[in-house]
Amino acid sequence: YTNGLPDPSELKEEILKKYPRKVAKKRAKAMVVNDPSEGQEIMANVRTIPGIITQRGCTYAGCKGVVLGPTRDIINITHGPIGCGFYSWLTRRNQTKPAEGEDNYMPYAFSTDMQDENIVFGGEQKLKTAIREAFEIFKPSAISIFSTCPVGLIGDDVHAVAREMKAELGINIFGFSCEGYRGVSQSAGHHIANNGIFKHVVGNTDRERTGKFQVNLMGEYNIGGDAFEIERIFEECGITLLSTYSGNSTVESFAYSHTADLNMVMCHRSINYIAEMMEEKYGVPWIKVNFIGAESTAKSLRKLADYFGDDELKAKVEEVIEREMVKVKKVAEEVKPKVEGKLAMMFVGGSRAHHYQDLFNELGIKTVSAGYEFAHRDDYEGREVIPNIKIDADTRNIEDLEVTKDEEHFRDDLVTKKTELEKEGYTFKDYQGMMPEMSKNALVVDDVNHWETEKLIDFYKPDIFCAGIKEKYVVQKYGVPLKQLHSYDYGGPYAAFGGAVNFYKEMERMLATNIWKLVDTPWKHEPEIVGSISIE
Ligand code: CFN
Ligand code: HCA
Repeated sequence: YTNGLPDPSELKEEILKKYPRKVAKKRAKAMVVNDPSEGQEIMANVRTIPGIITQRGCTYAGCKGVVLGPTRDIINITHGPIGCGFYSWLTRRNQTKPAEGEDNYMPYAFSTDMQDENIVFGGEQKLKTAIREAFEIFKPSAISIFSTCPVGLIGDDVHAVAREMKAELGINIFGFSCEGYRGVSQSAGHHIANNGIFKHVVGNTDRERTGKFQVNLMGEYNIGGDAFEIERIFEECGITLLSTYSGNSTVESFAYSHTADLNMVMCHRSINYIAEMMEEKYGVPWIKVNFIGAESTAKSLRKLADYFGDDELKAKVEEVIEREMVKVKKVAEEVKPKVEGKLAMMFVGGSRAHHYQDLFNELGIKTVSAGYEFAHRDDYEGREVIPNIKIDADTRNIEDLEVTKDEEHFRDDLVTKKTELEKEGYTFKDYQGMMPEMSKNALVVDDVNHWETEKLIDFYKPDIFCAGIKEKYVVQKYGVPLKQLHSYDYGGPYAAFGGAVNFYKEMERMLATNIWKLVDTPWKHEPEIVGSISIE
């Protein structure tokens, strides 16, 4: 598509034709032919229509697997059937690196392994026994309990059990009502996890200042080692990372994370709640960053240095960017000519379907269609941009305009301030969502389903499809390679500068070949194989 993207309106109509009238009406609002100049709306974060094959996950997955799963010094007990604990155990490829002698419980899957008997007679006793047993064996400083669907259905009170066990064992124990069926998707689980961590952990301890610039990184989960690469860059810039929510993390660090100067929010969808609560309760401001893509990483580092307004930090950041960019550009120059102009589609989670478009852009690969599984409208449409951040304490002090941003009269002041700052050359563009940053005519689809995926592939004939394990093999049977943007398949890190280099090379491996076009499926030629069996 050299002259922009084709208008997919007819494709949309064709997809909708297949649905019953009511379903079509609903799905029509979840599929938007993008026009960044229009300020369009999309329907998102609504219940999936029963019968449709969604790729979404559950609330328990969002709470236990996503937000708390990557924290190594807490024992996360799944109260439920063994499958829930087992399938949320490290499949996400969240990595961790304990210091010498430090606790790491992540290699274990803790579960109460509920049986029929517990469903009938209740599972609280079994849960207490599990907590005592875990405590006796491991002597952890914290234990948390995650409710699965049956827990809510039979009415086990995990919070009462947590309180009782906390008093008995004298360590921090708390529970989550994150039953899988609550809410619409894993997004509800993020919210429940955020509330629980904030209530039971954040602010529990204090810590002496150890660096000049102390930050937390939020919404980064160390998939395939992403956080390790970001940590390396921070260290080289002289930035002290107090804690990450929650890649390569400890609850010990969450407890003093409120002493940071600033929160950097990467995946806004999963962690915005803690960022907001920390700002309100402890006055720690937050800014939005993105470390996916070399350009985005450079931009985010500059934004951080601007926030602190320190010349030494600014110089250090520039030095690191310059040094890293030499390596990045070298590989980009090799790979780009081989993959430029290829077409990508991505349907993942609640932030990566947006963030990864930056990486593809760096190689000249176009995103023709994208969508989230469970994001909310603001992730798609962008949110109102308000400079509620300290930019420079001396010359551009807007501290007094912080916090009260929900009050209309302050809001007006902030908007005026924003206009002034923009005149001075500041841009607040990074707060924008997926749609304002995508090309005109790109097809944006929320909670894409199996049928729609097939039609999209037929229409666009993409060179690469990015999604997860549920889509992978179906898509590959179409002769289209699929890159998992959840687990990264077996690769990564893909974040920051070193990650960009890895990703470019991966794209070269997957795209600079015609091998996928040779894939054929037997059912194309023989849709039905009729056989017979004889029973003796
Ligand atoms: S690591 Fe994150 S980046 S936390 Fe979230 S919205 Fe999931 S587990 Mo899968 S890969 Fe995905 Fe995002 Fe944030 Fe991961 S795009 S779906 S719940 N996600
Ligand atoms: C989840 C976790 C998941 C699933 C990935 C996939 C992940 O949603 O519970 O469908 O391949 O990243 O591991 O998003």
